[in-house]
Amino acid sequence: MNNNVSTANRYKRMVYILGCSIMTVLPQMGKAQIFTDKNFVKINPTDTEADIIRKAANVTPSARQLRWQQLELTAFIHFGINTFTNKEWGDGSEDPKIFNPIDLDARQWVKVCKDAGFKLVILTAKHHDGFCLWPSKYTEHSLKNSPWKQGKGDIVKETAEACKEFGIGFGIYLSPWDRNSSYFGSMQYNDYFINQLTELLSNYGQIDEVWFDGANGEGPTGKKQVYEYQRWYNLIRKLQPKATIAVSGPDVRWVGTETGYGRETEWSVVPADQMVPEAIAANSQKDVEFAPRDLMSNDLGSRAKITKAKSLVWYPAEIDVSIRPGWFYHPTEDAKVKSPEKLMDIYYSSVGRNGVLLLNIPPDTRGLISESDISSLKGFRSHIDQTFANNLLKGAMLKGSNEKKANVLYDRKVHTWLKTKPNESEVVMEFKMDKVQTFDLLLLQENLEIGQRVEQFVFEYKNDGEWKKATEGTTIGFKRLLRFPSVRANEVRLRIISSRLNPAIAEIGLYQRTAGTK
Ligand code: FUL
Repeated sequence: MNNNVSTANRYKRMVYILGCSIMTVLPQMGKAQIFTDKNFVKINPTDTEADIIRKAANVTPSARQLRWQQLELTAFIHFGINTFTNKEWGDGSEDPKIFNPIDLDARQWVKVCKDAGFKLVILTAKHHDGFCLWPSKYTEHSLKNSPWKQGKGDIVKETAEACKEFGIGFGIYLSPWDRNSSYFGSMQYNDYFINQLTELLSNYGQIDEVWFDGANGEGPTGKKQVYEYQRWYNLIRKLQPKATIAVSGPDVRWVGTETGYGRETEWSVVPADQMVPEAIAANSQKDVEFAPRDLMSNDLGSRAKITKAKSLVWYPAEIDVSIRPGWFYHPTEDAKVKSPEKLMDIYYSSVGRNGVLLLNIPPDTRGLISESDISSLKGFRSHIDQTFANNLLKGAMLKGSNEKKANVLYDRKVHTWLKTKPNESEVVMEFKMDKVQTFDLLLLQENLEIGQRVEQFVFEYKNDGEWKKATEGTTIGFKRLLRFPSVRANEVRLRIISSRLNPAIAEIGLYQRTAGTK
């Protein structure tokens, strides 16, 4: 990879900047604008631990967060001037004349993503180099000065239209850090940024996600830009109220790595204290520069964390990773495309850990997604289809319950759930299948309209009259997938050992993994 900045430095810098930006951004937002009554709660100094747990159990996602969570698979398209310079980060001095993706076909991008099961595509409308994939009125650093389509093309438009045609969501990545703009580092830049954002939010139909990168380096003036986040958020809420704002934004949280692997314990309800001004004052940038940020910590939302909080917020994790080592296309990485089996491992560790996967698939200099990526994505889709075709537990008898009641657990509807008795110390669901089955994968889902509640569970099977552990876990959230060594049994049970109020289990499934995905 041809990089200006070493990966390690980029990473550290991004972590630091992202952490800081979330800390500096959110406090400025009026609660009414940003949070809803459901996804934010204040903790009073007089609240007992039980009060706080009850409050946490009742925080639920906003409508836009819930829609977003259910997408499960979303795709990033990193494409731009870097594709032609073979770099990861451009410095803004590129000549637009080098941009000429003669075979560009945004329909191919979207079709490839849709065929692989992805429900939304986010395009890098502008990366850190400042080069715009739409003919922005506000800069010359754009495809309007390139030979492609004699400067008359608009890739944002073509991608938005393709998403509409194929019936999937469309999102934009607009890099706040702009290494080309001479305004960067001055207050004028904020107007420039708002103008560009307005173009994108006004001219391309519905926008479902707006992705703001945390990276914020030095501008040409040598100064750091002070961003007016509040203005961006207000504008998005006004022009595209359905759009989620990620990840330097209030709706979607960066999981903390770019590996594709989420936390085993992933709470969507986390303390909102980092979002208050006192916390910023307490952390000078110098002091926190390379200290582990809270976003990276293994524990964001345990009882220990939330009982010390001043307020709680629904802030779910998005897990971004590239199908290749780099975010942009580099010919030398054609042989390094992640295999279908690796993508499955990532799927189990992202979607299967209460996250939304954001997988980057970068088109090449022709303007097409290359064969190696397509073939890997096809393999991935076929693993998913085969694995989840049949829930082996479907139709099983649930002890102490009737067929109708049990059916809510297998109906593939995430808002129907099994009601349990209040104050049960342990919730046990015991199932009997009509024959012995072989399985090595457990699926669990909570109804997020009720809240994320499960803290600890064990899944067991009966063998020679004795209950044995197949697997165990902590959080469930929207979806939990757990792999374990293959088991043969016809009786199984889920024991929820610890939960914040009554758990609202929406789905349970048993499956057999496909070959090669162990
Ligand atoms: C990072 C950027 O610096 C990378 O180039 C890429 O866009 C990634 C998704 O976010 O912060």
